[in-house]
This record gives sequence, structure tokens and C-alpha cells, in this order.
Amino acid sequence: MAAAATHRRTTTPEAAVTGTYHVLIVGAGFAGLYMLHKLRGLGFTARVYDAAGGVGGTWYWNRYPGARCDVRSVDYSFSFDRELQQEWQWEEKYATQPEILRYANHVADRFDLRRDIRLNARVESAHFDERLGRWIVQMSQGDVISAQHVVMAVGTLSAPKLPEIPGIETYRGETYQTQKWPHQPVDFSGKRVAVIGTGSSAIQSIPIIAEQAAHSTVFQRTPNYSMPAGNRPNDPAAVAALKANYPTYRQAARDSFFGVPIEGPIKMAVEVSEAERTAAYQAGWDAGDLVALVGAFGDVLFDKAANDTAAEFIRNKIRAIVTDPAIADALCPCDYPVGTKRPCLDTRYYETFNKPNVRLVDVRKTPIAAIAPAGIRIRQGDADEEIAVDAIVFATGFDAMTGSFTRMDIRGVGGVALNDEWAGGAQTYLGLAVAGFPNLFTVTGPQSPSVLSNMMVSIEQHVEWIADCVAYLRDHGYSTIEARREAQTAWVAHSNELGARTLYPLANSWYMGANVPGKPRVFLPYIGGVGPYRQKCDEVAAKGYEGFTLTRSSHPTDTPTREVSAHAT
Ligand code: NA7
Repeated sequence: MAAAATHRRTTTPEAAVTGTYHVLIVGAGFAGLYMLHKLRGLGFTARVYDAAGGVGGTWYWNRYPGARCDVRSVDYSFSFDRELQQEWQWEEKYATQPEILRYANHVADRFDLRRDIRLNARVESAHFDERLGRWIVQMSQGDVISAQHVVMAVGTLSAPKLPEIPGIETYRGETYQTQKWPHQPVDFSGKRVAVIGTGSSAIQSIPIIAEQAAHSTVFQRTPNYSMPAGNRPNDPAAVAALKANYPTYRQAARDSFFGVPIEGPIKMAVEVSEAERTAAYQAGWDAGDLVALVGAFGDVLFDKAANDTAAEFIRNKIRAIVTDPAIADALCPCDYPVGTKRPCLDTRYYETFNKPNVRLVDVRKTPIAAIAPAGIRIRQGDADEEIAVDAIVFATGFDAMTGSFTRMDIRGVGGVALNDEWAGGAQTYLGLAVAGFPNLFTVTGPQSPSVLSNMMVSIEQHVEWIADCVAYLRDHGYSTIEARREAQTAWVAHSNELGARTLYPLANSWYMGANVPGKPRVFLPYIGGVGPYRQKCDEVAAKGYEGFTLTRSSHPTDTPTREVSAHAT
């Protein structure tokens, strides 16, 4: 893109404005809902816009068969309201998508949020008007909002991605995307179904699709590490005991590494006997708990030799479940460490490949040549084989963590596009703000714990931090806040340095941006731990928003009235 075009100012005329708010919130998922509630409580006017036809964010869209959360329901829920967390009864250990969506709707009703939420309205552009010191946000249905602050509560896995396969548009059968599943149940009975992808969504949906379909073909590019969820109805007595202790329990989650209150590992896998290691991994496997297995020892995510022991434990499980050794071999991940791509929880995933009407196509050995009008063509040596299918399910993931931002036209000071700002890789200060984009907040943004944590804990932390910040500005007479570039650079360097100490960079994962052709290879989430990260954010606020520039003037190019320097630690 030409530099001139890049820096072009395209601000929507002020005259077009249809509504004025203190805060415009983009997204009606859990982050947007809580943000609205919190801001209202502080006396701000706020409005939420969402492209979806309902609230719930990721849980509105991802309604594929078998969709469920792989953080326990008692953990993956709001803690900000005592009555809400006491009264809501989760049915299962891991909540299903319909149950989570019911919960999101319950939250919207319980706190009377709907009157400030506009649905079926996609944000097309958000431009910072320096003259006004305000954001002018243009919606797809025609609304134009002027807001002092914009909170991007857009989710981390909300920009769906289709595969780059030639001929995809020529296919004449039914197509589905896990990330945009129809609202009516899909009946695959008697059909030949292809599933492309073996990430979390595929692993959850394949066993159910294969139960129904006459024949299923799974196209796998990278095998995943998965373990049985051991899902079951919640035990009322156990839940009551936990709820009696909820305040302490929730605080432990906030102070923990991943946002779930488990005791940190105290031993290293490479320092204990094989028997002790196996027993620890088996305990995690039996508990159906990802963090318990991958986090059983302190070195699994940091030391390749330690990781190999956990990876081999899972591979042995796969070999024991899958009866055909060649299929088992193809399902065994062996070229990246366990935990460095999102590991999965499943219900009879590996068992599904023992069925005679399920075929695994390893696209590394037999690549997909093209999608044809009646099926999928794979390359077998010099020849092509066409696998005829009645339906294709694309379970091919997302442009994670940045796609939901870069698909909007966001322009900050000088008309600079966020897309250009992030062309070399996303950069934020604390995962909360971007230099050059005043009064714009990014909930669970890049360089915050985000996808490496229990999202509910991270969402609550960010929402509360942002609400406190906006109130601080108002109460101290400031009109704008902007991350300072040097603070941002230091934070990104710190985040990268922590990432480089782990095994994450060894995998081609969406954590690294590797699933999107041309996306810069940058480790996007922050791996310093939820508790320490919270402490850092709190310190920044306590020091009067260290690392940000706060201005009293509505004109951000004026000499700042206040600057607070920062050094990432
Ligand atoms: P993921 O985890 O990004 O999985 C996408 C899958 O699609 C993954 O197996 C990809 O293989 C595969 N993929 C993508 N493009 C292709 C092509 N062209 N050919 C074959 N296979 C392809 O998304 P999910 O929706 O499953 O899960 C997202 C998150 O939701 C999950 O991590 C949890 O946090 C919940 P690859 O691994 O890139 O080789």
C-alpha cells in the first residue's frame, strides 16, 4: 500500500454523527457485556455494537456440534457479582455452547444491558478525530457514533479463516464453517461428510458428525495433542462447597498463572523418576484437565527434554486407543512440543478413527490438490484421487488475536491505520493500548495473557482496569490517554523475551500467527502469568498510568500536561 494512501485522513464528517457517548464498546461478548455494566455503574454513557444477531460473542457464532468450553464451568464464569455467581447453576463440568450462550443472555437480562446494545451492526471504521479529541465510529447499518473512548471487546478468535485451497468456490455441495455454524440443527444422516482441520473445533465436532454421517473423511494437516474431557454432570454437593468458598477461590484464580486456581508445579519432569512422571501425567489425563497434564511439572513448557516425556505419554495413549497402527501413527503429533499449539479436550475423538466409515487423510503425505464441484481431490504420488462428498465442514480456525482488529478500518493520530502500525507484528502496551491510538482500549489484546489464560479472569481484569482508568481521567480532568511508544516498545520486548524462553516458538501455531499466510511470526500472547501480569497493570495505574501520556486538552497534539515514564520489568 502506498504511504500516501496509508496516512490519508478519511474521518467521517462530524455532521453525520447519529449518537454521542462517553464510551463506544465494540463486541457484545462477555467483555462487552461486563464493560457496559461497569461503565454504567460509574455514571458513563456507553453503547455496544456487535455484528451478531445476539449477545455472546464467540459463543454466539461457534455453535457447531459438540462445542463446549475446555475450562471448567465453575471457573469460566463471571466473579464480579456475588448473587450471579451464587445463583447460576452450571449443569456440567465443561459447559456446552448452548449453556454458555444462555448464561450470556442471562447476564444481559439480569443487568438490563440490552437497551444499550445494538446488534446486526458491524463496525466499519473507527477514526480518531484529533480536532475533537474523539473517535468517530461508522457502523454498517448507518449509525455514526462520536465517543470519547472506544473499547475494542472484539474477542481473540472471532475473525474466521477459510483455507487457501484452489477451487473452493466451485464446490456444489453443502458447506459449513465451525466458526459460523447455522442456527438450525444440521442433519448429516446418510451423507458423506468431509471435515478439514483437526484443531479444537474439529476434535469436538468430528465424533458427533461421524456418529451421524454415512461416511466421514477427516483432512488433517497437523495432528493435535488431545485428551478425554471426562465431562460429566456437576456434583451439586461439590459445587455448593466450592461456592461457599468462592471469594477465596476466585482470588486464587486471579493470582494464578493460567487463571485457574491450581497449585503450581513444584517439581521438574527431568528430575523425577519415570514412574513418578507417568503417575503425574496419568493423574492429569484421568482428571480430564489440560492444565493439570501440561502443567504437571514446571519444565514442560520450557525444556524440550521434559516436554518430550509429556508428549510421549499422550502419543502412547493414542497408540493404545487407535487399533490400526498406521492411523495411530498419523494421529500422533511428533514435530512440535505439547502445549505449544492449543491442546484439546475431546470425547471419543481417537476412538472415532476405529470406525470403518471414518477415513483419515494426512494432507502432509497426500496434499489437497483442489476442491472440485463434487468433492475434494488429493494428490497420491503422480495421480489424483477425488473423494466425493455431500458436505464439507471447514474447521480451519481464525486469524487469531489480531484479525478482529485488522478487519476494521481503525485510524489513530495522523490518520495512521492500525493495519499499517501492526504490519510488522502487533504491538501494544500491556495488551491494553496502542501508541498513536489515544483513548482506544484493547480487551485481551496481543501481549496480554489472553488466550493463554482462563479468558473470563482476563476479561474481568481488563474491564475493571479500563473502567478505573476512564474514571480516573474524568475525575482528574484529563481528556485523553495514550500509550507512550517507548513504554510499548519495552513491553513488547519484555513479552517477546518471556516467549523466547519457552518452547512456544517451536510450533507453527496461531499463537505465533503461523496459520495465516504472510502474517508476521510474533508470539502474540503474554506468558508472564495472569497473577504477575495483573500486578504489573495495577502498578501502572497506581503510578498515575505510568507509560501513558495523559492530556487535559481535547487536542492531543498539544504539549502533554502530564507524562509518566515506564520501564517494563
Ligand atoms: P484452530 O485451532 O486454528 O484449528 C484449525 C485447524 O484447521 C488446524 O488443524 C489447521 O491445521 C487446520 N487447517 C487450516 N488450514 C488448513 C488447510 N488449508 N488444510 C488443512 N488443514 C487446515 O481452530 P479451531 O476453531 O479448531 O480452534 C480455535 C480455538 O478455539 C482453540 O484453540 C480453542 O482455544 C478454542 P494446522 O494446525 O494449521 O496445520
